[in-house]
Order: sequence, then structure tokens, then C-alpha cells
Amino acid sequence: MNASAADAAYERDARYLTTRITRDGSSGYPVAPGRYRLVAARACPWANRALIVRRLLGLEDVLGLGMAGPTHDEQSWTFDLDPGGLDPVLGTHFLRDAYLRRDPEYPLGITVPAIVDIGSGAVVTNDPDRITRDLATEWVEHHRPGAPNLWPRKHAEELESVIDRVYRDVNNCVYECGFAGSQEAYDEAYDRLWTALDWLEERLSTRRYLVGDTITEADVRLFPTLARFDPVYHGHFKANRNRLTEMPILWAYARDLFQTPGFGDTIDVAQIKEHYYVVHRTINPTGIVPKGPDLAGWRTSHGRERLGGRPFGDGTPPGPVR
Ligand SMILES: N[C@@H](CCC(=O)N[C@@H](CS)C(=O)NCC(=O)O)C(=O)O
Repeated sequence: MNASAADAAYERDARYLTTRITRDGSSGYPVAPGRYRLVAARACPWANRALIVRRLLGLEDVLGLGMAGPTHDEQSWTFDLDPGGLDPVLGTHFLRDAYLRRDPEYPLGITVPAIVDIGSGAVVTNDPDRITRDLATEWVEHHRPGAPNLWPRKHAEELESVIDRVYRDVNNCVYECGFAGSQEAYDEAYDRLWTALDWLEERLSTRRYLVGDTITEADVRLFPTLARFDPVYHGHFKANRNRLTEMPILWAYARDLFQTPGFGDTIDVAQIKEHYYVVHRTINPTGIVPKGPDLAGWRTSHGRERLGGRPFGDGTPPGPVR
């Protein structure tokens, strides 16, 4: 008998270093300009959300950014894009060093995003959901003038429920398709993914954004998955009922966000493709990176303005990328 679908299903390791950086500093790590470094990689969708939030909220001057290259071995992400292969602030080549400073026996994956305490060189947290939530709610004093409210209180419940489903049935579900260890596990994930994408196609037909009439954390959660959909998830992860470009509403929604400052300017499709196709040798043993798809459509008009909506509410878009 084959392993049951449950046995062969991909399970994300959701154990994190959960120390929070808070306004009152009760965790031992107070919000403080210049004290921490966000480490990300353009390739990674979980890190992408932190990059978007940092841009939208204008935190570039208070929270520095280290950027790992697109590929890594089983040991660690590395700062191979930096001169000399060293992060200019942390002075290390391997992100692993910052995890080992936190815990010399650190037993889990060396993941991005991570926030490092520059003084001690140790990772404070690598919990992606907590990172974006705390940047929005604990770092308020350091937001730029005109920063959007990504967690509007009046929509709190709806926001939680949409984010929850988007995480389970979209963001993580594409990985469940790609890394399924049995036909049954794949079929289950595929069906759940497309049920959710049909739900989103319907939901976004009458509203410009996922919750309320402004950009929120829910849009920040969905966008990085859509940006990777045709270049990676459709082929590499076998999430292939349709391409994003064949889902007219989701495709227009994705273009709308792509063209909104803070979203599209965090995307580097070459790095995204290199990461997935080179790193995941179990599902792409040759490591060959596809040349397509053609991305020209991302800059075409989306027509979503007719749904109304005020992307930044009473605020303003972020300025150009530094
Ligand atoms: N691990 C986190 C998100 C971060 C994450 O998985 N990042 C990936 C890249 S997209 C990573 O760093 N993988 C390296 C590893 O697991 O060793 C989660 O499961 O929600």
C-alpha cells in the first residue's frame, strides 16, 4: 500500500524564533532605528512580504536591509551578491552565522526573512507573519508621513479570515502541490488551491482590494504568490489548471498591485526563477532554469480603477526606490 495522502503531504516547518521587537521593549528588543537589519532574498515569497511592507511604510532609513543571493545550499543562504561576498553591515558570508549567534545548536532551517540585532549579530526573529505585523503595528512612530494602515481595525475580523485562507489555500498550498509525495496529496492540494483561486477571482470582481477599499496586509500576502505563479508555480509546482494570465480578474488585480509603488519594485523574476529551479533539485534534477514566460503583460493597463478604491486611503504612495 502506498503511504496515505496525509503521510505524503508536504508540511511546512512553522517553528520560528518568535522573539518580538516591540514598542515597549518588554521582549528585551525595543523598536530602535538603526539597531536591526532585515535579511531577505528577492527570490523568497515570505521575505517578499517583509520587503513590500518596509517599502510601503517607509522604514528604509530605520531598518537596514541585507540581501542574500537567489540560491543556497542545504547549509545556508549566503551574501554572494555583495562585494567580497560579505554583508557590509553584518560582515558575514553565511546567514547561518547569525542564527548560530542566536543559538549555537540552532536545529532548524536557515530561513529568510530574518531580523538580526546588529550589535550582537544574532537573529532576533524569523517569523514572517509576525515580522510584517509588527512592522505595521509596533514601528508606527517611525513610519513615513502618508504610510498606509495595513491592518485597519474596522476590518480586523475579515482581514484575519481572508489572510488565514490565503495562507492555507494559496501561499502555502502551491508548495503543497509542488512537494507532494503522493498523487493523493497532490490532488488534494491542487483541488484546494483552485477552489481558493476561483473564490478570489469572484471576490475581486467587485472590489479592487481584498479587504475594504484600500491596500491591506491581505494584498501584501497574496501578491508575492501571484508574481511567482506563471514563472514558477504553474510548471515547477504543477499548479497548472490555468496560468495567472488566464484568470482575467486575478491577472488584472496582480497587474494593478505590480504597478503600485512598493509592490512591483520588489520583484526580480530572474532571481525568483533561479532560486526555485536551481535549489529544488528533488523536483528539478537538471537545475535548468526556463527562459519564459514573456513578462511584457505586467506593465499593460489593468482597468481596475473603475472599481473605485483608494490604494493608500488617506495616505500617499511611497517615493522611488532608493
Ligand atoms: N520557513 C518559513 C518561511 C520562510 C521560508 O520558508 N523561506 C525559505 C525560502 S522561500 C527558506 O528560507 N528556505 C531555506 C530553508 O528552509 O533552509 C515558513 O515556513 O513560513
